[in-house]
Amino acid sequence: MERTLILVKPDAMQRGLAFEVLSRLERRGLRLAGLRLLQVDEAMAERHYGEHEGKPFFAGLVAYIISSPIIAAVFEGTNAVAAARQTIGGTKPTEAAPGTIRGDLGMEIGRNLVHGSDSPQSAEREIGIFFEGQPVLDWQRETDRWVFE
Ligand code: D4T
Repeated sequence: MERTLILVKPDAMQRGLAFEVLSRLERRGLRLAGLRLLQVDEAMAERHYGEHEGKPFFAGLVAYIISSPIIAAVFEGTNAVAAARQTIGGTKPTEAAPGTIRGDLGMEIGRNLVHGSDSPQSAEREIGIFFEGQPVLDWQRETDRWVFE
């Protein structure tokens, strides 16, 4: 089943919204397959955000993601990448739809609470970064047949 990598970013951690974020994704129907509380270092941040290197917001982005512990999670399900990004909402919170995590809880692009992979290929790369040597489980829920056709 398709997997996506979710990060609960430092602002959500500091604001006590970590489980609000995870809960919305879980209630959507996505199945949790991996979970870690970790402190990102500069090398890991630069690996994750490599595609943005050279952009004016890159330094701020790295400083932000290393500013506090974060939670990394792997969720899976049919079209998990698209489902998670829909629940997360647009990158800029003031343009994100109401009902989405960013649309309901965020104000600024540089404090947008959560990351979700943008493709299955990105998910695989990012899971490799955040779950290197860590378990990601293959399991079934009794309720899966009521969520996935
Ligand atoms: P992430 O990757 O954090 O889930 O965000 P998105 O997938 O929604 O958006 P993105 O990759 O385009 O941007 C990554 C990250 O950079 C911040 N950012 C982005 C910023 O601070 N200023 C900007 O102008 C842009 C485009 C926000 C998210």
